[in-house]
Amino acid sequence: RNREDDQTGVVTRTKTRTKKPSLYKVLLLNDDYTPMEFVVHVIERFFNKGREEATRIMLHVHQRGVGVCGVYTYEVAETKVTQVMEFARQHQHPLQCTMEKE
Ligand code: TYC
Repeated sequence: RNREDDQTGVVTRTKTRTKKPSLYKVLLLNDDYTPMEFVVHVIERFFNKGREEATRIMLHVHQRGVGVCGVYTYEVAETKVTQVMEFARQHQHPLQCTMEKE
C-alpha cells in the first residue's frame, strides 16, 4: 500500500513485496529392474498425466537416464518424492525419485 505525505509529497511503500515461491523439478531416475508399466502407472497416479504423456516421460527416462515428471513448490515436490518412493518400496521396485531446484 502506498501512502503520500501531504507536506513532502514523499510516497512511502508500506506493503512488503510478495515473492514468487521457488519451484522444484521432480525427477525420476532410470534403473534396470523397474517394469516400464509400473513407471507409467506411477507417472499417471502421482503426477496426474494421461497415458500418452506418462509413456513419453517414462521412455525419456529409460533412454536418457533422468526426466522431469512435474514442477512444484517445495512442499508439494517433497510430498511427491515421498509418495513415489513409498509406493515403489511397497512394490519392491528400486525406482528412485528426487527433486531439484529449477
Ligand atoms: N529401464 C527400465 C526397464 O527397462 C524401465 C524404467 C523406466 C525404469 C524409467 C525406471 O524411471 C524409470 N524395465
